[in-house]
Amino acid sequence: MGMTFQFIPDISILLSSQTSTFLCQKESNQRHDCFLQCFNIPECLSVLTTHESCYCNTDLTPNSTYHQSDTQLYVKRPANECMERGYIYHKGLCLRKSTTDMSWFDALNDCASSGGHLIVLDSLTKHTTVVDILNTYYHLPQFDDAYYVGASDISEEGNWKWISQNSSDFMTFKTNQPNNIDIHHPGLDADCAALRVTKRALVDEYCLQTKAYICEIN
Ligand SMILES: [Ca+2]
Ligand SMILES: [Ca+2]
Repeated sequence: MGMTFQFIPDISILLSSQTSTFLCQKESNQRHDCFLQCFNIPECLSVLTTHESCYCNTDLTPNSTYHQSDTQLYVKRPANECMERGYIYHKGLCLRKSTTDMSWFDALNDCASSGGHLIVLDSLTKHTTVVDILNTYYHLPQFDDAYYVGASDISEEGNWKWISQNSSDFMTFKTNQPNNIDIHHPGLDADCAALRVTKRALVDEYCLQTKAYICEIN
């Protein structure tokens, strides 16, 4: 049974303020039943355990209201390789937010080394879904952080392209962006795109500035 669930060691980045629904709740000595039940119910995405109880959860993340110091999270593995590579699988997307900051180029290589690539947001549906996922599962609302995504105008100033060749031209920049300006690096070209999660749109920034980034596997 252990093979079908993945233990998530650090759940602090996943705490959600959204309401999740528990499909089952049992005493901790019936923990095995929680896993068995979750395994058999398609709507169940994870099992939460505390020293008192275990829960079958319809979300991938623990609701922060229920979070206790001894809460442990086991995410149900989807049929693909997403979880095995340390990515989060949600709504058909396989995503990973970096835990470290890197230049855009190093981020590109790091995503590739885990079998993915910097995320491409080339449709409104995907853009919206990813922003929602980041807001729900990763992003702390008090931070207006930007995350590198897979778009640049390195090859020709002003000619923005996604890194994947078969992607569409859809790209949602924030108002007055791209402006080839990174306010933290005046005088240097801003040729790499980052997603400002709270603004739900892209900005152009200096590529060697280190930043967190989003990888995807598809
Ligand atoms: Ca530029
Ligand atoms: Ca800019």
